[in-house]
Amino acid sequence: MERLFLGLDSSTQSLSPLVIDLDTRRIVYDGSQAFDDIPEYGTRNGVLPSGEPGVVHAPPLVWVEAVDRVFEKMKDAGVPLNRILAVSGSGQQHGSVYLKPGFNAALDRLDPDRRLAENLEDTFSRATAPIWQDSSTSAECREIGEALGGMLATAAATGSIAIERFTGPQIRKFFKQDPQAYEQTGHVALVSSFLASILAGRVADMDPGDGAGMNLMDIGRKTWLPEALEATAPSLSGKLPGISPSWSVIGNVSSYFVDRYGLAADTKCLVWSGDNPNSVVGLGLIQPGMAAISLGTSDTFIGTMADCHTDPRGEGHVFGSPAGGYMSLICLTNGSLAREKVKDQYGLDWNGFSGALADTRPGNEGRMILPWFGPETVPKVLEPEVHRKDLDPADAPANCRAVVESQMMALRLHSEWMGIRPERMYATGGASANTAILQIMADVHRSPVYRSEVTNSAGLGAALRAAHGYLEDAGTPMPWDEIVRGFADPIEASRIDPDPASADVYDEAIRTYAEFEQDALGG
Ligand code: XUL
Repeated sequence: MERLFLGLDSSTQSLSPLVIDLDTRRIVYDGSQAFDDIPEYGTRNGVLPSGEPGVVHAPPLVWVEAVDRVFEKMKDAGVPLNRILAVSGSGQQHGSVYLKPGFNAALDRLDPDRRLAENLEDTFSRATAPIWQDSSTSAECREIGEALGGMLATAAATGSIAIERFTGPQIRKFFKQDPQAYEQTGHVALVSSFLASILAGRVADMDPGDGAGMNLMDIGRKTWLPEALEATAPSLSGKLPGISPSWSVIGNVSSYFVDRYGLAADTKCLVWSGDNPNSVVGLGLIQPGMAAISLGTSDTFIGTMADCHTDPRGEGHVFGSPAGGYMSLICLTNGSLAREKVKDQYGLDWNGFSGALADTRPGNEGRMILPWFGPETVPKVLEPEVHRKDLDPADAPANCRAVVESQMMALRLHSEWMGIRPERMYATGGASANTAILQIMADVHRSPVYRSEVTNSAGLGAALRAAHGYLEDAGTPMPWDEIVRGFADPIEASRIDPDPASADVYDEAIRTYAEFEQDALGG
């Protein structure tokens, strides 16, 4: 008997449903609806054009309309929607949706003869939702940080320093700009909890994975932090939902989906989480001490921890892990961006770039680069600046090796606070196809590296969480390693072992790298 579970991934640009069959370990449906392909909402790359610097909002109704569209697509494709046992989801993190007090009542009486967007269009107290790309709340970050005893105290209490894209500073800005509309807001949701509410037909709780991205949650207790709510906006506790474990069942699916799309009336709805916490599950990082590096537009180091450690430098984030315990994350903005810049500067293609890595030796004879071609998050660099150490700008091979080695050393150095010494690391993202880059990753981190082939780790993580929560609720729990087996396994044959001699070279080089970085940052 097949057991089907649905994960819905609401990212910045699209809503992507993924249906898995737990018994055959197969993905049976993998679809997508781009928000820009619903032109009446006027998005470009998922967001609204904005005249104000740093302001990035999206229309929440396009996310709602996309829910109907993906269920229509699944129905047309013959997905046996009546056999889906449970559904969960993933939302782009930090974005917030502002709803009138009547939201819950509107959810309770969703009319299956009208589209969701028509049912819900009058329920918003703010027409647009600020999302994670918004960086317009520096003043509010300072105010919240000060009220909580400084930036590092804020990080220790909430898992991250007060950051522009996080939800608390965004809520505060809304309250300051439009106190009346704030007062008329009965409910503030995250993208994840907003969509979970629609699926379940009632206001849904948040999970500690996404709740941690708000500067409002006590990271140790995984409950709201009263001082942070007070520092953010008045009467906020009455407007936020509860925080429930990531495996909690909200209830059965709303009758809207039963009547309109033929889901079974007892299909369970699980709480949703953020895309990064879902990816932890989708990549199979289910035990504490596991780590993955995603080599994408930006490079991200994700780790898992049993206990909560926060970053004493305030550069990294700690969120709840949906598999229990915590996840940590640092993001180097100049990832592929920097590799591509260097490749293009010397007129190389990727084969030529790999050739340059092969022609140079580990440690690069001490030649290094700080490839901050654009502003950098880790370490924080506001104005683009590129620094070279003993490196001739005309030496193409040495520059190619320098950028990859320096990025890997930065990832190791700036993730040390997590206290993770992984026995194996996973690599994902576009550049993980390059074995020469993965060899440097294995050597710098002194760990075997495996390539992961999972493409939509957030959507897969959501579907796997649906399976996990459903089985838990049914009284037939399945351990996490059994849940993810066959879905999230890295490619065994892709294993790259560290070379002990090269690893020794990098153990030395990383000290020089740290000094070089400190000097460039002005000590
Ligand atoms: C994480 C973050 C992004 C969004 C993207 O802090 O801002 O990764 O979650 O969807």
